[in-house]
Amino acid sequence: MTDARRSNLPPLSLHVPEPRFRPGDEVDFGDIAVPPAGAARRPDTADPASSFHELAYSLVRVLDDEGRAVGPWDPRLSPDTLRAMLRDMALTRAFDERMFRAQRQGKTSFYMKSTGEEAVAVAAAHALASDDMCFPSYRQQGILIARGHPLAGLMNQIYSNKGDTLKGRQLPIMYSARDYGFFSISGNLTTQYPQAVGWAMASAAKGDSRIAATWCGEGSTAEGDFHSALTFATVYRAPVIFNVVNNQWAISSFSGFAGAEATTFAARAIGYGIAGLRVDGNDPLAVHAATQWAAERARTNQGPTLIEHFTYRAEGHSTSDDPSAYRSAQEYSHWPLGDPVVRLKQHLIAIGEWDAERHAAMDLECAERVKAAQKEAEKNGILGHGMHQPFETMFEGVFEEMPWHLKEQCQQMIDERKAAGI
Ligand SMILES: Cc1ncc(C[n+]2csc(CCOP(=O)(O)OP(=O)(O)O)c2C)c(N)n1
Ligand SMILES: [Mg+2]
Repeated sequence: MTDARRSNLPPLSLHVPEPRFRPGDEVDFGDIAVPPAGAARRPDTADPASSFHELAYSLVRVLDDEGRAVGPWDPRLSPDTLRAMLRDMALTRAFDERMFRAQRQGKTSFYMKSTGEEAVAVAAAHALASDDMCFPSYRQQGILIARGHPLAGLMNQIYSNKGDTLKGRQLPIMYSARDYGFFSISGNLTTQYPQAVGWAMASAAKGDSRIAATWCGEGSTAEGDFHSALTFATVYRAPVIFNVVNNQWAISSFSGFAGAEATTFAARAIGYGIAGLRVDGNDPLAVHAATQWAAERARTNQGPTLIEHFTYRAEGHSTSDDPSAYRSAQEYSHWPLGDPVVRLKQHLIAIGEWDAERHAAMDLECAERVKAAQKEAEKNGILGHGMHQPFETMFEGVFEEMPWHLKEQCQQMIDERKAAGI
């Protein structure tokens, strides 16, 4: 029973976040603050995290609307590096297109694109050392592509075929590539965060010089692992870069459900005493510069940095998703930060190092490379062709010596499959 003394008090109401635009709605992103390129200051990498809190609430941007690189964050990359970044982003996009289509053709069960957010992975990979250790989520295939992983090898994993080095034990796209400094992707969101911190702490404890970088989506910051990772990282000043890819959506939940109505994701860093930067995630030069800055802090024992990449998920969450059911189709075309591939192309043209013909030739070359890789991978089989690893391999690789009960289960499976004629 309600206490009579409370009868004069106004009733409480629960706030339930609601996205601003739903299917069919006119989209107006006019209230998203987009500061001019070049406006954010660039602190010295030795400055204490407490001295640049404002950078967690602004937006580090380098490329202006004319495609010029301006301000203190301009990483001053050579034209060759800029062209390599452009190619890696275009190749990632071409790969995504082809593999999305392969899923629709029934060649694999599942795929996830990174369209519109390629800069977050590719520019970071170019800024890190090639042997720094990456702990990605499922949307940073651009790292593997930028680090030169053979495309056919990725496709073998997507097809779970006999060439799949993971032997079909992982969901398609959940790669693991030790030789490319790419930790096994886990479907359980944000587990990579504490893993990255543990790896970074070990690197520091051993007196190594390699650092760790990890990525998660904005929705994943709601996981407990995110917060325990940040606590360990600040306590031990772990040499790690935390990337939060704020692409506005977590499947059908908008960023408000992870706290975006109240503050920025970069501002999470402040409560932990960690350096926080909020960056235009569709500006490859800004992503490169921020990563390089954070890497320098980590390498000089200044500890962790959290970078929020403000971007937009241009396509569905995965091949199992239909975004037209929950968001306005206008959102991507109205997104105020544009497309990272187009922006870097415009920059290269503006500095006289690129043109429309070379761009068209590059697109064609990327499409051809992906097509050739697909042909090679499909020789090893596609979904349903039976050219996968032998079934009994699913019991291997966990224990050095297979325990008796697994041997029994394996034999039972072999017998039952034989009896069923498969
Ligand atoms: C612990 C856990 N909870 C829920 C899920 C289901 N799930 C998979 S992806 C996803 C959305 C994640 O969104 P976000 O972190 O923003 O990353 P994005 O997909 O946008 O890159 C959810 C809820 C999961 N895989 N693991
Ligand atoms: Mg997201």
